[in-house]
Amino acid sequence: MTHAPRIFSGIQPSGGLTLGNYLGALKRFAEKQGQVETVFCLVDLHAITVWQDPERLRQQTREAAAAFLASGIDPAQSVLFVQSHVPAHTELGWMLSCVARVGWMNRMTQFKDKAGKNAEAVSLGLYAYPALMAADILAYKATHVPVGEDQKQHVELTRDIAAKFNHDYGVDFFPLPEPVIEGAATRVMSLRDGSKKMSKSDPSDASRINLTDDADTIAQKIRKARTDADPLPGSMAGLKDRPEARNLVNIHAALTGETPDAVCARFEGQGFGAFKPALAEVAVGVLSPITARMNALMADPAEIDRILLAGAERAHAIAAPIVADAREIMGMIRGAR
Ligand code: AQP
Repeated sequence: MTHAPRIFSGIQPSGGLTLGNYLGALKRFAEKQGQVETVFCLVDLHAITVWQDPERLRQQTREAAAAFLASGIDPAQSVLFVQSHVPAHTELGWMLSCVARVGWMNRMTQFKDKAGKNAEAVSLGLYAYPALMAADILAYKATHVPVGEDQKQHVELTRDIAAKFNHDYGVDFFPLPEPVIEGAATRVMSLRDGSKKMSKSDPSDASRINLTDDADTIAQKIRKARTDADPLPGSMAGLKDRPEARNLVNIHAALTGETPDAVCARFEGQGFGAFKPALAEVAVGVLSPITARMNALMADPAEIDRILLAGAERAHAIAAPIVADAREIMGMIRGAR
């Protein structure tokens, strides 16, 4: 069966969103809007796989919604909602966790990274997270999932779960969704350590640019970003062993829409004393209007809630019949709903 193209993606409101979330996700979501049906979700049930202060989680969820809207997501064009408002996610999440295999979960590198040496003590939810993520995607029969590089393995697992469901029940029901990973900033790295992803939950605030940072803070963080003393080469090939430098060039390219090679060529022979102020200017130019729009939206949380509840109704209307069909396929008798 060919499935109608539909994009689904989500972001965890597990902290303030970062430049990594903007370049790896939000900016690209906005570019897809209008080309194909788009469904975007604030995945609060994923956020609670690690401890969240309840009041802060509410604040972060509204702030993440403001970030979507400020980045150009139009709730009239895209479905924008909160995961916990649509019960289809948890219901299908359980059903798919009975399809997924423990061995598959054991291979998930993000779990290993997040659990570290503490694997016995983390929540069961953190381990089962990829089955819920599969449900997020498959409850909409989404065909394409724009994500950063770090989420590729989870989308591939979703394909495996969809294929096993279709095979086990002899149906062609779920599409096998494709991860869509494109652009210069599919993996924005920490400003303090070029081997680590920029992450909203990194204990060091200096490691990331938050979408709520003001212009001075952005410039200061870029000025203090770890780099080396060498000048920039004429192309990216010369940055093979310089991860921090490579990261800053990639960020510049993603912000201006140039290729990383074009950025290198423009700054060839110049050191970071010249490059960093230029990068800060570009970053402030792109992020300041977004931050201003976020602040204006955050001044009216009731309006954000209204947009999210309207989005949840639209999401429910798509997902509920798909999950009802999945129940029927799995052999559950129809109940009152
Ligand atoms: N550094 C990054 N570079 C490019 N893309 C990124 N994404 C996240 N960090 C980067 C992409 O943003 C989307 C939403 O991610 P998420 O919030 O669901 O979770 P995450 O990938 O675990 O992001 P964080 O910031 O590291 O969150 P925490 O710290 O809570 O775990 C995804 O498409 C992701 O690829």
